[in-house]
Amino acid sequence: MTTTLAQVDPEIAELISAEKTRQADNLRLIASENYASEAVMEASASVLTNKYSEGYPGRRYYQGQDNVDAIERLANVRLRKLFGAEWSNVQPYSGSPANLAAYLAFCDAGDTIMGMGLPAGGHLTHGWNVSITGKYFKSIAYGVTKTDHRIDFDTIRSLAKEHRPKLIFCGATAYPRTIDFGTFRSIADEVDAILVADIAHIAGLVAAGVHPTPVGTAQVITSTTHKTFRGPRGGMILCDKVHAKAINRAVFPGLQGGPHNHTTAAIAVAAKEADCPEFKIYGAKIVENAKALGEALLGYGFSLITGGTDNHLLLADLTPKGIGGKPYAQALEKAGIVCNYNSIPFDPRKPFDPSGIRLGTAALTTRGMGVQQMTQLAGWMNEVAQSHEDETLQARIAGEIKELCAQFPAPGLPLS
Ligand code: DSN
Repeated sequence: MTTTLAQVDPEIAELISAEKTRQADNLRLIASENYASEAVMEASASVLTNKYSEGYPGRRYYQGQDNVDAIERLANVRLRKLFGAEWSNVQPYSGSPANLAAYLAFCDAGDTIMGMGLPAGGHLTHGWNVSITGKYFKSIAYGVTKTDHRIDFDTIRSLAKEHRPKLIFCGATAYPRTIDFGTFRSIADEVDAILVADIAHIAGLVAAGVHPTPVGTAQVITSTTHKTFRGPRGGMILCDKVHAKAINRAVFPGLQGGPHNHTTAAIAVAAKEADCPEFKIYGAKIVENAKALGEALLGYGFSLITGGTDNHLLLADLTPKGIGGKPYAQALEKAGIVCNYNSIPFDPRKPFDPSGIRLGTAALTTRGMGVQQMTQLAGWMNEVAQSHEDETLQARIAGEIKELCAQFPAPGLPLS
């Protein structure tokens, strides 16, 4: 019987092989990406993908669950220990479904909710108008101050008092500073709202103890599992026991059918990997690298939103460099540096052609790169910014980056 991917589907096999080379030979700076370990990928690509298991451990709608129940229980036990949470649900397919489950658990269509606006760094599912969460709920967006681009708590408090939302989302996809969960909770309490902390970007930093935890402060915590947490593509929800039933019902049967058991197993592996001293060091190094990259970029005259970072990401405003975020990101890719163009707060340009780029150091830190490589990276970024149409320059830098990458192999990726 023909069994290998290359034999069954050479086109897909070749594309995956090319993607492996691309991932190996480029500097991955997309703040939401990382390199999962080979153990995580092995669990994720396992026979568990063959099994249906609607329901929860011990209460399934299909037979044959002995192994799957044990796996989901292990994932939950490990996550609850790691984060110190009373309850967890590992079934959301990713971060957006996890957020939808939080809405479904506590809101009805038409209810008022609050979240950080997309242009300020929030996520689509925090109530932005093009998302279902902005269409099915009356969404009030908050943002950052014009002066320092930090979360604008005075405005949040007055908006909350005016609109009395049922649910307030905090957390972001493009905010380089520590989230003050305590102030969010005090505002939520003043208006009897549930506080949901979306820690998708910073879950690994929270697990490593290098970002304050929302556990014990926000009633509900949602997250993806693949960013700084370095697990498979997936989602999770942590909450107090008092909200466990509402969250479980919202995920299944409210929103989803059968959980992706291969992902659950890989989340369990990632939780085990995160519960060790090495992961704490990893988290600290992510932040150290982001700060070092920020300092070096500032030295080359780049402008950083909020002037730097407390976490894994940087948001650069390219205006002083006289180039848009999109052409710059495109030029960087040709030079072997992969990031995403991004709106900045109060961006005068359109979202598809914004002023900024977003950078994250989780993936490079996984490869073992450190402050020295961040300094080198900033130098290359400066060269590309100075002449972003120079293809000879881009090719030279891409070659140098390939050599650097060869010294810092990523999990599961061949050196070309
Ligand atoms: N797309 C993710 C990110 O890049 O931040 C959020 O969903």
